[in-house]
Amino acid sequence: MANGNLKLAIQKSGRLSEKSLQLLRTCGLDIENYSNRLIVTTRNYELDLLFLRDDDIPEYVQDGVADVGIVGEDVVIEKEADVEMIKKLGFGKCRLMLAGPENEDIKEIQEINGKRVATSYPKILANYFRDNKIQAKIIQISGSVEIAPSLGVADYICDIVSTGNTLKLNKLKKYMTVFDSEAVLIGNKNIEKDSDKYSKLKNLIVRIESALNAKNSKYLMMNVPKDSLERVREVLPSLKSPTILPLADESMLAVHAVIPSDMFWEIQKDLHEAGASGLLLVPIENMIL
Ligand code: PRT
Ligand code: ZN
Repeated sequence: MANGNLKLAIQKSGRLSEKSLQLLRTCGLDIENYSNRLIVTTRNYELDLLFLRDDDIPEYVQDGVADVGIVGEDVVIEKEADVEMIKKLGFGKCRLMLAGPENEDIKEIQEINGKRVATSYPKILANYFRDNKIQAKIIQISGSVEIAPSLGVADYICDIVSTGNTLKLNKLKKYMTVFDSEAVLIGNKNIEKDSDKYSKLKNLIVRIESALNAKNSKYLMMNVPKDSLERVREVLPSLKSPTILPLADESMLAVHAVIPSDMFWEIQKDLHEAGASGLLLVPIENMIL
């Protein structure tokens, strides 16, 4: 599609699909129902969405079939794609871990020497072994890596762990982390040469940053007696000066502040004790710093 639109590849159907779409919608992109289509043009931005298998995204971005892509960092590194890592996106977090039978305990990585390790990430694992001077046999498996030890195919595995339930179900336990991953925005290395596309990309990055900032923050409103204001301000995070507004009751003030999302439950008791009441916590959709 040579229409000058920015081409963004996302996973068609998998763990990153829904959250990628959700992020783009929070960025203000109007994406129509894509059902089974490969390419969808957004209605209010010069951007085409390409729906692909995650394994193909790094190479398509490297070769310029797509200008940018959203994919797991693990896949980008495993595919050894020559692309720009633009931004971590804060979802799809997981760990590539060495794991093995529940009844074995591995404390030192050297204990893996001479063993067989099954994985779908042979390149990342080979790099890890090289960095740690381990000589072990890597058995490449494309799926269901967790059953390799019980089938006798391998002694240990190196696989993605999120909740750890899959390991438990297969009577395995985690030993050590090989790689931390999350979804990332990647870009073609030559995009700067196309000034039109580059400016569309910069605008998209501003929107993504605004959506991520907003996700990590909440807007807190409360009523505070005038003479408690200093004590309340001491409890609030000191990143930004709060907004202080008069109320009809002249002995009271309204205090508004943007706080980190996860901080509310830490500080709400202290705010009460400092004299605040009527605490209201509301989500923020976008936030440009
Ligand atoms: O069809 P397509 O090729 O596009 O998708 P896929 O099946 O290859 O990938 P998908 O959708 O499973 O994963 C996409 C990306 O999500 C990965 O590249 C990771 O970056 C990220 N991610 C996050 C995960 C997980 N969490 C995850 N839990 N990828 C895989 N898993 C699997 C893991 O392989 C294991 O089988 O889930 C199982 C473990 O999960 P827990 O929760 O039981 O520990
Ligand atoms: Zn895949």
